[in-house]
Amino acid sequence: MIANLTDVFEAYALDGVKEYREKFPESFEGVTFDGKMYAFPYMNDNFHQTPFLWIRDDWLENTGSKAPETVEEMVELARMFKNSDPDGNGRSDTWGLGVNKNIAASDLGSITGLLSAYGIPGRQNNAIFYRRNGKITFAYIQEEAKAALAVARDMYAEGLIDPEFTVKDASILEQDIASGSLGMLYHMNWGTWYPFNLIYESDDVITRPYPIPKAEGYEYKVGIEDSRTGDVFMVSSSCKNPEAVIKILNLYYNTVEASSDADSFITYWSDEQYRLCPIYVGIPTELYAPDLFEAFEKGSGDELSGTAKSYYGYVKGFEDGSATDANAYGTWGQMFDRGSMAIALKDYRNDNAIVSNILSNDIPEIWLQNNGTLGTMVDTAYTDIIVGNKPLDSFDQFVKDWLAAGGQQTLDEMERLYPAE
Ligand SMILES: [Ca+2]
Repeated sequence: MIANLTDVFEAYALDGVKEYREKFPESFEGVTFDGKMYAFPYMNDNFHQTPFLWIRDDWLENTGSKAPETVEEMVELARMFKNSDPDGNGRSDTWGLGVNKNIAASDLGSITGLLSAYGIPGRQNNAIFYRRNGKITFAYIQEEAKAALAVARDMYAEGLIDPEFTVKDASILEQDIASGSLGMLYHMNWGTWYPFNLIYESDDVITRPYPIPKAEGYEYKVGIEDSRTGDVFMVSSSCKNPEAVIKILNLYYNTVEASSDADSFITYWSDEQYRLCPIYVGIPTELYAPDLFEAFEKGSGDELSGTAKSYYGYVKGFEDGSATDANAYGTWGQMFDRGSMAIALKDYRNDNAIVSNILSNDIPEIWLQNNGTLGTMVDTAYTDIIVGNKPLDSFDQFVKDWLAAGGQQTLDEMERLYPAE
């Protein structure tokens, strides 16, 4: 049913398009079977998935605080944000830390960043499987999670977390951010694109990313997906002109990536019109980061071209006040020299904190059947502990239940599918 694209890719793809194979070999491995290329991969920008602590600039300033480097300092800052009227309106109407009901399963306002501080490489419920002490295991059943949960539990008991978080999903949290009751949350890489752009556009408030605060005595770990998985673009085997797909990729490459034309960049990339096309290159932003960081150090973007040059212009424009639109703020938060991309690529990677999910294309049947239930078990057990419905030690029973409900079978099957090298 699926067209073999090997020959048309070789014959028609521009060198620049072919170079993705060298830059993202794992992504191409995921679409290659028996040496034949059956799809063009959406090259996963995996560092997008690492967590950061996002904080409003004005609240830090108003409380005379600095960004927390430890979990203890984070809790102390949450205390200030709750009790010290950070918005200066004379009312007690702010929370310390934004959390939503999908406690370990969402991007915005989960506690994955807090778990990471204690060495749990979390990344939503379907991840992360990794090898520990020689065996494949699942991130959220690690003993160290108790230490992170104890922190969240204490914060909840002290009133630093909105008690209604158990009925608030990420979309409601976005409203709380926009209305100014939340100034600190764990979130992923794209916070300045969404949702912190909302309060930037309405109130000129800048919220920026910081490395996750660390816990003393623990090595922090952040989980990312395996690059072999993700969306892919395929062509029907009955398609008469599969080379047209490659030509579209070429056009995309010339218009958006290789071109230094700012209008094209805004139209197709910033305004995301590329998504209207049935096939596109999912611009992996980490590709441009090294050149960009070098240009920041030199203080000149003259040697940059294409997308990287556009990024540079936006970042510098935002910093000197000449570019104030949402695109400039969005790009700046990700790409400036202490933006989320720099934190992920420099801090997290240099600290050996990145843990890649072992689970990729071969998914155990038992996991396909049960991952919804097993994921809900994580959220439920964690939430019960945080709100005080159950004691901290109920975590041990949760682990037993999780393993009995298909978790152990999944781990056994994973050992067979992904044998140790
Ligand atoms: Ca207030």
